[in-house]
Parts: sequence; structure tokens; C-alpha cells
Amino acid sequence: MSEIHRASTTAPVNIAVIKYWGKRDPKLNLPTNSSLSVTLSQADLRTHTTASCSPSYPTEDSLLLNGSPQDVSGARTQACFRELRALRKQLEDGNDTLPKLSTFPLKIVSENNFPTAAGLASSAAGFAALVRAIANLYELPSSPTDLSRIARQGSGSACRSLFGGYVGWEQGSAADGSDSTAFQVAPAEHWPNMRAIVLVVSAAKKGVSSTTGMQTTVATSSLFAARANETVPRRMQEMQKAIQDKDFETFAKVTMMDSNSFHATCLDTYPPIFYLNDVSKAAIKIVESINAAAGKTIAAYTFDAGPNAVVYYLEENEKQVAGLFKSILGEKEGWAGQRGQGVTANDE
Ligand code: 2P0
Repeated sequence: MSEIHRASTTAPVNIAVIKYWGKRDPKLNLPTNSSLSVTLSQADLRTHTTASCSPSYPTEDSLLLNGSPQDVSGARTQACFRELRALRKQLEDGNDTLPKLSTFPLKIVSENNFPTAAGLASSAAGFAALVRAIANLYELPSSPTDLSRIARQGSGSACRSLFGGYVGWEQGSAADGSDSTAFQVAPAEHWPNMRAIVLVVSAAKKGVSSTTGMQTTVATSSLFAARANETVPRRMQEMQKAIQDKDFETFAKVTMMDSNSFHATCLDTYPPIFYLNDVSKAAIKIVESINAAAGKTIAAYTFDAGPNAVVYYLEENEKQVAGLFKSILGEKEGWAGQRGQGVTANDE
């Protein structure tokens, strides 16, 4: 009987507070600007992935996501498989006693505990988990930074899910992408009272994929260049300082302004891209009214490539923020439910 080698891992969803939108190299997923995200608690939103390989498997690599077979022939998945196999082969070439796992077909089995492709960063957790599961299977000595470089080629935002807490993605300048990697700005424990609530406005698959949307924005939006070249570089600095200083008001203001800026470039795309709907806009109004009632900024909304809102707040304001949202959930048509909690303390 042939041996089966197996390793499992989980990777969390990350939600950007400075958004990645635009590629300078679509093949390598090299971005036009740096970005920064908060990694959510694995208890709520995560992908669980098991990678296995065996000489007895059918010759083709395979991937099962939530029970459905996925196409693995795409360039992105292939790039991840190729890079990880090459690293394993280096180990095997230097050590005759190691089993030749790099030559065996791979079987990947992934489960998301949240809606796939509904603007909830499913590809981020998905590729991060895929890359780390295979790296574990191959017993690679790679650092999270090395793995972030590989996961980025699967999906740009995936590089940020290799770290916990507050995570930046440096756009880099090298043509081969060697310096376009994720880095930890601060671990979750640095600001342990940070909380996020996810308002699932719609679990439907998004209308315009991120890859198509962002490249149309780059090609047609006149607002885009100012965002990528001036606004985001400044905000990256402001945001890192706000996190270091645990300055929630600045964190919140920059988060909301960057979400608005990203969606403005979407609207400025031709033909326009609409990710926010009327329920999203109602969520913005509620956050504004919460902040007005508090007399200071205690809640921050942000939206990715979909209508679902993520609202950041501090634990001490749980009642005023999450409590209010929870009390109106169900009364508003279109709010299918809510999930959320703290940021992850898992730095793996
Ligand atoms: C982000 N988004 O920073 C931004 C904000 C959506 C809006 O990263 O083409 O799925 O796979 O590199 O990572 C979504 O884009 O795009 C995304 P690809 P990805 O989280």
C-alpha cells in the first residue's frame, strides 16, 4: 500500500483598512500601491485546508473547496504549486533519505466557514491556507515572509493572511516581485481590545471580480493615479503610526476615508463599478450617527469588493456599536446576519 502524507492548517480572513486595488503586474499580482489590513479572529472567519500527496493518487493535482472540485489549471494556483514543489525539491536534492514528495500528485481539501467570493476576502484566506498547508506537508523551513511572496501569486490579498494582527503589504519595486511581501505592523496583543463586526448584507457572489474590476479602474479612472501615488503612501504612514500609538480616532478616520476613496475610484471607472448598495449606505449612516452620539469617533466602517460592511470598534464601546447594530439586525431588509469578534492572536 502506498503511503499518504498529510498536513492541515487554518488561515484567517483579513480586512484591509488601506485597500489594495490595481496591479502593476497582473501575472505576479504586483500591486500599484501598498496596503494594510487587520487579521480577523480565526474563530469566526477562516479557511481550513488539508494538503496531502501520495504516489497512489491520480496523476492530476486536485482541489476541493466546500465539497466542490475546483479548476487547478489556472496560472495562479499553478504558480503556488510550482514554487512550493521547487522548494521541496531543493530539500530532497540535498537529502537522500527524504521521501520525494515533490514528485507526488497533490490533493487539497478546503472548507470556508463564511460565504465564498462575497467580498469577504475568501481568496485571501483560501490561498494563504493552501500555501501554508503545502509548506507544512513539505516541511519547508520557509518564513511567513517567504510564504507571503508565494501566496501573493495566488491572490494578492492572501499574502497578508500569513500574519496575525496588523499587517502591511509592501508594494515593492523589483520586477520579479521579490520585495512585494507582507510584514507585521503589530501583533494582535498590541491592541487587544480591537473588535470587528461583519454585517453580511449579501452572501451572493460578487458581480465584478476584483481582478477585472481593478484593471479596468487602472485603465480608465482619472482619480486612480492620485490615490495610488499620493493618497495611499501618506495614509500608510498615518495608519502605521495610529496603530503604534493605539490612536483609534485616527485609525477609524483613515479606515473610512480609504474605503470611500477606493469606492470613489470604482465609481470613476468606466463603465462604473458599484459594490456598495443601499443597505451598505445605511450602515455608513448608522456609523456616522453612532459617532455623532458619542461625540467622538468610536466606530469605523470599511467595504471591500462587495456590499458587506466591516465595522471596527474598541471592546469598551461594544454596546454603543455592536449592540446597536445587533438591535437593528433583522429589522432591516437585506441584513442576513452578523459575525465578528476580535482580531486574531495567532501569529503563525
Ligand atoms: C484588499 N481587495 O486590500 C482589497 C480591497 C478588495 C478591495 O484585495 O486579483 O482577491 O486575487 O490579487 O486579492 C481583493 O482582491 O485580488 C482585494 P487578486 P484580491 O483586500
